[in-house]
Order: sequence, then structure tokens, then C-alpha cells
Amino acid sequence: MKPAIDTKVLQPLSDEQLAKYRQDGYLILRQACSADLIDVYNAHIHAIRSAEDMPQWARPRRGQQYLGDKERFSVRIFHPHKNDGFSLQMMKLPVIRGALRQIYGQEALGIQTMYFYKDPGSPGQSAHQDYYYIKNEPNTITATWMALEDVDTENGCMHVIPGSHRLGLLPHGAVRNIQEHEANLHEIEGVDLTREIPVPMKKGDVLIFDGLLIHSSTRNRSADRWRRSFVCHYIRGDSVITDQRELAPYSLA
Ligand SMILES: O=C(O)CCC(=O)C(=O)O
Repeated sequence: MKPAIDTKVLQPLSDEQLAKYRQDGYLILRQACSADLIDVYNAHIHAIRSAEDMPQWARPRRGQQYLGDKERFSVRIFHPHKNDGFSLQMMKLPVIRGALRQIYGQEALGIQTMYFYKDPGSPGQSAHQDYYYIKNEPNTITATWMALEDVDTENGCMHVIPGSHRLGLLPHGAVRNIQEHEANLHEIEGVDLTREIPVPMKKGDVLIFDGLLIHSSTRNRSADRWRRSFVCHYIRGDSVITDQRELAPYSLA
């Protein structure tokens, strides 16, 4: 007898979700990853970031500048999938591969991962469009943002402007509020940011959003709650990265 195929994993999105995604530029895949898997992944990354002899690829850095010990749990790890098989498998989660295939109408390629540490007091990221940072042709960049714990406005959840992916690429300039946001990045200009809405999520939920959607995150204002997340970027199988040589495409198979 043939094993049953779990179509929910291979095709997790309903027609309504897909239509809403096209309209709003984002959707939330509820409970896409189990709490058990997230606990093991968080422990794995924590062990790497806590180690005396932390490998170079995991060391906290801002641009090309490596940072000191006190940034171990506040600054993201760039591209863990390139050196860490666990992170690579997290980028390839079948449910995410399936959702992207529904969005694109063909297979996606993984191009970037980031594990965000954001301990209490850590700043957020100012409003931006991911396509500003990752040029690809034709533009199909899509992000997934997995909540590695419950997130809300207290511990610095994501904010989005629904429908803003239809505005095209907008200018970005200096970050305006460096108390709230990381200073070394860029912030979108000429947009009414009071239109941003918070996106509270439960551990295991995944926010999928268009690379032109305007989004940001806020400072972690909690006294003792962490805000970790795993962020991946993908392109459609027929797109190519045109300006970032660090971003080699990975098959999700
Ligand atoms: O997780 C965050 O705080 C911000 C993530 C984000 O905006 C991004 O990766 O583009």
C-alpha cells in the first residue's frame, strides 16, 4: 500500500489565504513549526553562541566588524545555514517549501538565513523593504519570519503596513530613531509609518511576506522576555541574485 501523502504540508495554503497574501503582501502560517523542534533549535544555537571558542561564522558582528562578548545574545547570526546543518534544515522545512511553491507556482530557492537574538533592551529594525537590501531579477524575494517564542508589542514583535508591497521600491535613508532601532541600517522615507500594525505571534507561527512589504520591529521593552526569531529569504527558482555575492541559492529539496 502506498503511504498517504500529507497534502496539508505540501500545500498548506487555502485559496483564501493565497488571495489575501496577494492583497496584503503577507500571511501568517499558524503553528508551522512544533514547539519541540524550536526548543531543540534554540538550545542548539544557544550552545554555539555560549561557547568559549565560538566559531567565527557565529560571532556577533555589525557589517564586517566583530563585536564583544556582551553582544552574544542581542545581535543576529548571519547566514547560519552555510555552516550549520540544523539551520539549513530549518530553512528547508517542508511546510515552508510547500507554501512558497504555492505562492510562486514553482519551487523556491533559499538564499539567506538570520537567527535573531533580541534580549531585553535590544533595539528593533526600522521600517524597510527587504528588496532594498537584496536585489534579484526578476524580483521575487520573499521572507519568512518564524517566532521562536511568543512575540507581542512588549518584546518587540514585527509591524507591517498591509498592502504596501504594491507601492514598489521606495527610497531609504538614515535611521531616524536610534533609541528604538538599530542605527547601522537604513529606514524607508516618505511613508506614513502610523499605518504600521503590530503582528503578535505564537511560538511556531511563521509570517510570510513579500520582499516589497514595508515592515519593522520595535525595541524589546520587556524586563525578562527574550525575542528570538529565525528569518529566511527565498527567491523563485527562475530569479537570480544580482548584487550580493554572499547569497548563493540553495535548493529546498
Ligand atoms: O526580527 C526583526 O527584528 C527584524 C527582521 C526584519 O525586519 C528583516 O529581517 O527584514
